[in-house]
Amino acid sequence: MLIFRQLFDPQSSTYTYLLGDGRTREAVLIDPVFELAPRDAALVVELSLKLVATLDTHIHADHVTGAWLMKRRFGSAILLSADSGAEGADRHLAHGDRVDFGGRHLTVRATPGHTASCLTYVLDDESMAFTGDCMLIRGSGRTDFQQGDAHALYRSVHSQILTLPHACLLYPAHDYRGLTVTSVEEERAYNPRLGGEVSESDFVGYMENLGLPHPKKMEIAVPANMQCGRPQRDDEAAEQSWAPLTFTFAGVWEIAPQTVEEHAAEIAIIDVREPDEFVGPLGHIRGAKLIPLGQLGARVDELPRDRPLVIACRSGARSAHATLMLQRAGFTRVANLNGGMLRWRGEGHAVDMGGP
Ligand SMILES: N[C@@H](CCC(=O)N[C@@H](CS)C(=O)NCC(=O)O)C(=O)O
Ligand SMILES: [Fe+2]
Repeated sequence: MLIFRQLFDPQSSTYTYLLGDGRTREAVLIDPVFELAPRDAALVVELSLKLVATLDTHIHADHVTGAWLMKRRFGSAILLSADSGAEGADRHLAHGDRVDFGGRHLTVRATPGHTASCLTYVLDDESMAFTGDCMLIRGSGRTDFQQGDAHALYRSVHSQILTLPHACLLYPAHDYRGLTVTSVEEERAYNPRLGGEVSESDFVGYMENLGLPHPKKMEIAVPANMQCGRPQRDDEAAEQSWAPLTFTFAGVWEIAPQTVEEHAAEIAIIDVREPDEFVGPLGHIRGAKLIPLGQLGARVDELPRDRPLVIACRSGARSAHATLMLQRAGFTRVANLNGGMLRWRGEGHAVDMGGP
């Protein structure tokens, strides 16, 4: 029996896929997302799976891979294309390679075009293929960066993907419209860029005129993915277990307003805005202690060490810096209030308006 889960990241519209052998419980994860590694890890544990490997379909430009975090958590091997040039992989893949998980396996197909080193992973019985950003549902990955090449993409799709059995289900790395899966038969008939009678030169003409802005996170994501998602200061990524938190690739632990409410009794809130903001129109969280960011370094001794700290400011930017300072100063239970007082108020949480 195959265990299969499709997971979604609403931030980057990325799909992550968990595939497991129901008999041996060995599993692989395709295209994990850095910030969602705790979610994926929880699912692996709840399904009693043994994660043997993570596989990336390519060097992503829009999000950081969760490969390194999953390796740290489970010891899973990091697998990706040999041609990617990334550092820190345990196994470099090339066309024709096979990746085993229990009694099942994936076969590697080189499908360059979106990037020069894109891979598609095909399940042993050819019932499913994970096409990365080569073939998208009724679309294709863009070809305007990372050695993208529309000619190569067209040929990859026609020689490696649309030649799979008609019923083979195709699972892409992204969908921006809420679609989840397609099939070879569907894309052959209805893909407006690559299906039907569309020729290679038609496709190239289409791709040359997409005019898309570069992904917002590209400057961070590409260098991070060239290290398989290993943070520069990986010591700061040490787990915190006092509340469900998110770890950003910038190295900051973050907490959502709702989680702060749920843990209000056990935590101390430190507000790092200026005194006039503390009593200004946004108000402050009940019981918050005011220490403006500029004074934090000199006043660390005033912070309680027996309770987790949540750091707040207006938007979450100054407090992210403060959180990082405190993490570096040895506070092991400290998190930034994501979105700051703006999000706190926006979500309707209570505030005090009085002085400190
Ligand atoms: N707005 C998105 C852009 C995402 C993007 O460019 N995605 C790439 C895949 S990495 C793509 O090929 N998109 C195809 C498309 O949007 O048609 C972001 O900032 O992250
Ligand atoms: Fe991509």
